[in-house]
Amino acid sequence: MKRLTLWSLLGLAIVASAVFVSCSKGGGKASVGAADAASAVYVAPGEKDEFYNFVSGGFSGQLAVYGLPSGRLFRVIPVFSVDPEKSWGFSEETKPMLMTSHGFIPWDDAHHPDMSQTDGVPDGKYVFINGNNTPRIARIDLKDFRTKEIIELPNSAGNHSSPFSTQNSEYVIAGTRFSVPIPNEDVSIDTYKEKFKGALSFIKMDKNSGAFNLAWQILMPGFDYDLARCGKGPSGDWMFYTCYNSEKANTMKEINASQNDKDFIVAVNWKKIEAFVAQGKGQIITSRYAHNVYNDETHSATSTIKTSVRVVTPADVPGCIYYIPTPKSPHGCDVDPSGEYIVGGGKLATVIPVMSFSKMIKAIESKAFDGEIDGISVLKYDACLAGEVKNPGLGPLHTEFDDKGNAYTSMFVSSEITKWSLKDFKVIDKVPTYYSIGHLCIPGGNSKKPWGKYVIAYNKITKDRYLPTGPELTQSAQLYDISGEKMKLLLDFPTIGEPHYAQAVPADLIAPNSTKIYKIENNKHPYVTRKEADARVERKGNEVHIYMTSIRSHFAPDNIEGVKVGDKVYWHVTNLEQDWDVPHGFAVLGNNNAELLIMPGETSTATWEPKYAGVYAFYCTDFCSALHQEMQGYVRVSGAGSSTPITWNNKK
Ligand code: RUQ
Ligand code: CUA
Repeated sequence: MKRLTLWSLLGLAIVASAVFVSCSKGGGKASVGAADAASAVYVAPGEKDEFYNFVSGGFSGQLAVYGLPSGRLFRVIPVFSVDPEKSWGFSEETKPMLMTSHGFIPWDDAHHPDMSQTDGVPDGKYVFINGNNTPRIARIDLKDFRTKEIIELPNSAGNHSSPFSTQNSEYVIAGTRFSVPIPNEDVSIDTYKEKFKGALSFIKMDKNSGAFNLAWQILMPGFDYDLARCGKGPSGDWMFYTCYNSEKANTMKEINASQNDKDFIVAVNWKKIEAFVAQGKGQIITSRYAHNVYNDETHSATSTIKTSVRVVTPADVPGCIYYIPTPKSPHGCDVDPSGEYIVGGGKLATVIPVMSFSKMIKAIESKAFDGEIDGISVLKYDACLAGEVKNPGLGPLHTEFDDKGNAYTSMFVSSEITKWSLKDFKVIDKVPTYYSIGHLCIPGGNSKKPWGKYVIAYNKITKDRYLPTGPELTQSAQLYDISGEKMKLLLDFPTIGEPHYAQAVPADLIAPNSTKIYKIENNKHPYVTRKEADARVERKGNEVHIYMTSIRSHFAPDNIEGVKVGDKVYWHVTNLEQDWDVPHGFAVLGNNNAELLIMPGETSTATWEPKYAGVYAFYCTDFCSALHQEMQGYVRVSGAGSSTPITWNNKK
């Protein structure tokens, strides 16, 4: 019976998408007059957008920054993947950022940007984002739009329910999608039910510096922990995670993890656990993980391998963890602005269940339990349920909130956004999305005080919406006006990678704090060259260090001799400019990694191992001035045994 429901829903999914394809010719156009829609998103030349929109790149491993309402792409911030444009993962300074306990990993799958918060409101300081595949969390500094820290999460596998901030960014929390043996060891996969556990991780953030510290992990039963949210206001001490596979299946999860009518939302009182942990509860276990930190003064990253972590089991922390039954493999888990409602998105459900925090507390107090699993009490569904949204569409995934008491849920299977009221849980409006919407985002829509105004749909499939580009079409976002009762489609815009979750905040939270230059006098890079007169070349055995400067429109030195085949040449280039928006680039023929793109006042290093004798050109890759094409030089490479002395042209 249960299996039948699953298959019939999947069947409906196929029918639903077929319907949308066939009717998309007429129905796909903007649902307001095209001229109205165009003027609503038009940001005139020279004008600026009202909101920043930070959108995950999914399998690109990066974070993209768009303006709203225009949908213009401003920047792709490299996070977990190498980026030759910005030499991320190629320059000596940034290579340590991609180190893990498994070595250098230049790729990940990034899903959920969340923003640092102050009193439950996004504060424009940092964006956090998860690496799914090799479990990691990154912190991106919105002063200079750079990734400043990446912490690996041990005992985790598929870091999907991550990273979500508590309401004052005391913690950034994460959960594992795949349970694994802890400690991980060589055991038969058939031992899943006994040996596999799901780790929930709590990363403490230092409010001033932003620095991360993996504070503790909870070793939960071997389910799949899917998404998470922190509470706010009255529920601010709690975290909520959805989970599926309460069947603890380890094969054919498509069927075997869909047997139970209900899975769970896990409610975790992190504040109480913090107090338990402060008393020394739990156990320190050996676990290897990398912690990578980028230093703003040395413009360089370091990677440190940590070797232990504190873990607690639910039995160590009584009264802190409960299961709330939730129908049909829940996915999204979203908390409304008041902190009272927790909305589960059952991928295969036909209703949207809304849980009540205050009822949950009463259910805990009155012990309204429905058994327990591995020592964790299961609360009664009805005792926690605030209500169900009926007939919302098919395949509810994620919910965001506006500033007027409404919720907006993405419906993957029926490709629509459903707007419903938090007062009576009645559906108010539905609009189609093109197609298969995953996440959605409203400015501040996961916070205590949403700014509202727009909802953005992030779609998995675009089929016929764009010019074809071979077998894969662009992924895309769609912008809707939500200022009135009815949602109005305004704009489609393509995205990089696959967009999952996103954050949007007013531009004035971020723009005034944007870094313009790095002060050269604060540059503590060990190979900095602060003025042209100090530019030089030093040989240390077979290492050659070139202390180079760049300023419009030349390098110093720009003629270098005495490099030999077999040398390892380090180009340490300092950009002496102290003007906004004047980077210089550096590229040399035969370089096996990437160019450098060096910001004003910064030092970056490219490593080069020339293979043949000859004279090689190098040049600036960033069109920096009228004489940019003149910004070039030569390096002479002599044979391995030659005795050509090291010389350079500002010292000959
Ligand atoms: S997920 S489409 Cu990776 Cu956030 Cu729901
Ligand atoms: Cu410097 Cu072009």
